[in-house]
Amino acid sequence: MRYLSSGESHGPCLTGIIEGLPANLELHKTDIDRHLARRQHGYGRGARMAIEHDRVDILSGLLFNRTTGNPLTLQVKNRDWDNWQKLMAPEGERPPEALPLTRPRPGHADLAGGLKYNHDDLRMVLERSSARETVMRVAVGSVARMLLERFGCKFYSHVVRIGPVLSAVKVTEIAGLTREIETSPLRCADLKAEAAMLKEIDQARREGDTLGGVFELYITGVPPGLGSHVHWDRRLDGRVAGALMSIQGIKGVETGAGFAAASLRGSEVHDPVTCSLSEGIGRASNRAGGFEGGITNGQPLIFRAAMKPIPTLLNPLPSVDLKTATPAAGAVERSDICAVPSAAVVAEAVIAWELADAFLEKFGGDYLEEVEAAYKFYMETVSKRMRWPAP
Ligand code: EPS
Repeated sequence: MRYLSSGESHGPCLTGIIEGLPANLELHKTDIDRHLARRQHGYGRGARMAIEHDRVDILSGLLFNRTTGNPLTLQVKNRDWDNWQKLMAPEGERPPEALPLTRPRPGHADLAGGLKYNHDDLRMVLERSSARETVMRVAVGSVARMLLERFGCKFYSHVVRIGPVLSAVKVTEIAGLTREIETSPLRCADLKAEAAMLKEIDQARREGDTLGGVFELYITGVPPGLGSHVHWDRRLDGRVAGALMSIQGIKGVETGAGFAAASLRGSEVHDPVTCSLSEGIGRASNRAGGFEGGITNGQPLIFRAAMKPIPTLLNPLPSVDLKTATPAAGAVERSDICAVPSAAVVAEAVIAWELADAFLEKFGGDYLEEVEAAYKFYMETVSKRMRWPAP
């Protein structure tokens, strides 16, 4: 599978085209809209979220809620476009009120992107580097997720840190805490930590500052054997880590025990293989986070990602005015204080895409029944091999 997306933060819409989906997969717009709404949720978002009510339009590739095998076109309109039509007009003369952005915000793509594309107006960078782009990643990832959910995969995420405040909830517990997490303003099931996190965000807002944090993902029902050890670019943990790192603001990614494994002995890190009459061949623990040799091993997948604080500051850091090449404060734009809960939802989507892609590499067919037949044959083989004692 592959997809392309296009669209600018304050342009008319965001568009995605997915190619390579099997035909006859049941798909409902409401399932995509549900995840778009989850992405918009979260304490600490800015005024823009009150303007947008993200909903998808499906423009091709779906007939009576079944994929056709044709490219699937998704579109989400930007409601804020109403306020930007003159400033972002694709044609005509630049109006005098469309002032160029010339003071790069430290931490944003402004300066590096402006140099790369030789833009005098850094708005041209901001418009595409903006995390508004993740709307389409969630829409596209929701389609991938629907395919995987058909085969029993389930996705969970939660926030474990906002700034200095840590949640006590363990990643292995979150499958049983869905209601608490989905109704929390910060995707955090630890109520005490949540209250302290809310306070931190209010404090940062008062001080014209921003906050980052850490979120975790837990994905169950993934068959063993996705990805491959035979070549570097087929190692699926690497592909997922790359996808996570590509989300705006992400500065660190771990899987399983992650960085903590570096300070332990091998005997404390690796997951013993067990044999029991009731469960067959299994694992005593899951510190690997569901990957061995870049291949899924049938255990739940565990990922953790660190998001830096949003780089648009109301109290801006020192920067330069590129028009005059003199020192100046970084530009102040309307933005968020904290977007860690949204990033967790985006992470679910980008992981779903990578897993679905690997799933179709292994079980791929042009229509769903072909995929189902290949999956069934393989899973029966795996199940026989994992029986203990051997038949
Ligand atoms: C963003 C800045 C803000 C955020 C935006 C990401 O937008 P605006 O400048 O229009 O207020 O709200 O996120 C979204 C619009 C979104 O849908 O997530 C940025 O600079 O990255």
